[in-house]
Amino acid sequence: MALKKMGDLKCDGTERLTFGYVKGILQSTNTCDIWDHIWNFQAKPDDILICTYPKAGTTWTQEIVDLIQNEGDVEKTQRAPTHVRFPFIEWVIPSIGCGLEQANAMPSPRILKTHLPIHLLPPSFIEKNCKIIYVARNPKDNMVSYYHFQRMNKALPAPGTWEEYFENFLTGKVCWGSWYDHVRGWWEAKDQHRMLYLFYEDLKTNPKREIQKLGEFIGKRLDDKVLDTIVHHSSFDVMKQNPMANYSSVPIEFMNHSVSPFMRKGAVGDWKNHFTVAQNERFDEDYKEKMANTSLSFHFRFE
Ligand code: PPS
Repeated sequence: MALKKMGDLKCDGTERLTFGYVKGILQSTNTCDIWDHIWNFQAKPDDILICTYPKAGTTWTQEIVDLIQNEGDVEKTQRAPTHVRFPFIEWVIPSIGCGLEQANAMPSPRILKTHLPIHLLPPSFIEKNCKIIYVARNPKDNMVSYYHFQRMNKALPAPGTWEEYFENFLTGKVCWGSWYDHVRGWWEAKDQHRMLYLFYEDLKTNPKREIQKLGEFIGKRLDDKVLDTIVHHSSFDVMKQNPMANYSSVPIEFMNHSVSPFMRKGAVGDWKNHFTVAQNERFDEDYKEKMANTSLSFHFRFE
């Protein structure tokens, strides 16, 4: 079956997209409609896959990996905006792009993006032994970031009130499903595959060390000068001003940065400005239950 043409897909440019389920995971109807194609996506052995729960530091990691691949040559990373440089394999937005088509048209080596939970990962990534970089972020900041993103991004469901969103996040009633299942699923798989599992909070605390780890994983030797260049150009303040990294090129009908900028705060601990004391207690209790029996742990404040 051929992929649908962009014009056939659902979205008039002003309304929110419509949504359905892929194996119990909330996705846009556009993604549901081409799920068989996504599942059968053919990865190549030299693909690098950046995998995250939404709002965990994907764009930041993409920028770093591209800078590493180009040995700190900033001009090369300015060749196109984030959503063009890194095909997002399950993403379909009329008039903006279809991740599968972008990936299939892109020469190797490709840096690909997905938010899929491990059980929905197209099998060829594992069959081809691709390098996978997973980035996780503490769930309180992750939730706050996702809430604001759903406010500004018409390609996602309207978030409702903060109180409603809080409950929906805890119960996994958001696109790409439960944060808990996502981070745990990938954590449990990490030693069976060529995978580097990183944390947003570590990138924030010690970007140079984490970039070095990424360089080693990718197989690029980076001298100190190049490392410093990458730290600088992937910093929040520089990326916020970079039109190729701040999503300002996506039409306002989809992303309205005046509602909430894509590069919003880039901080650890912003959840404290959103959570009530009661929400925090409820969250901690729920977290304890859902994160029992795992060695995975998170930092909730900047250290
Ligand atoms: S997406 O839409 O899922 O791809 O979003 P994602 O890129 O994963 O997450 C966006 C959040 O990451 C913050 N961000 C950064 N933080 C620190 N340093 C850098 N360089 C950086 N780049 C992006 C971005 O601001 C979003 O977090 P919040 O908390 O909303 O500011």
